[in-house]
Amino acid sequence: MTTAVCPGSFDPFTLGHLDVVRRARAIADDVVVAVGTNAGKSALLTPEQRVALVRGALDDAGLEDVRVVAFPGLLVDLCRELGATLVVKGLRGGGDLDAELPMALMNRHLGGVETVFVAADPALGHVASSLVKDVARYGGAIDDMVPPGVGDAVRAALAPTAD
Ligand code: COD
Repeated sequence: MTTAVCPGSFDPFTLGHLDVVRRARAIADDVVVAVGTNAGKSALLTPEQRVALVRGALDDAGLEDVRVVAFPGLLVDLCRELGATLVVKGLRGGGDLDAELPMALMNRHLGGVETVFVAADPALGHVASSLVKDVARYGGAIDDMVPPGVGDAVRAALAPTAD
């Protein structure tokens, strides 16, 4: 059995991410979505919120057999714990490749883990968590770019607090 991991910060999980997970499920018989920390980004949603939103989106999409975990450390350590030999990531364009290739090489260096890239669905190639948050921050519509429930969570997290 091949276990594949789809890692990301998923802040928030989008329809682009969901498409990558669907396609990973067509490649591997066991898929784990791994909610991690990108040291270069500060997150809007807590890890617990992100895990819950990914779980809901997978269940709604009929992907109940895909597991979701949060991981606080290195991706290769999680892969070792899970017995995963494959990482599956999405590429929207050259910018993604520039960012992803060094990570793929480092993960192979550190843990012997291979990375498989799937080309983004062209209809979702413009969808990025950072842009979704930016659009929501200024009151724009995001619900057609994220699974049900995610838009409300993003708007609530962006809402000013009373104090
Ligand atoms: N269509 C297709 N793919 C998409 C789309 C879309 N619309 N949007 C995003 N993607 C892809 C991205 O290209 C990426 O492959 C993946 O989805 C996740 O995206 P993000 O933005 O949620 O996640 P990142 O890039 O912030 O996640 C980075 C990790 C958390 C995976 C990384 O920092 C990590 O592994 N951290 C753990 C510490 C570690 O091991 N560091 C060493 C790494 S070499």
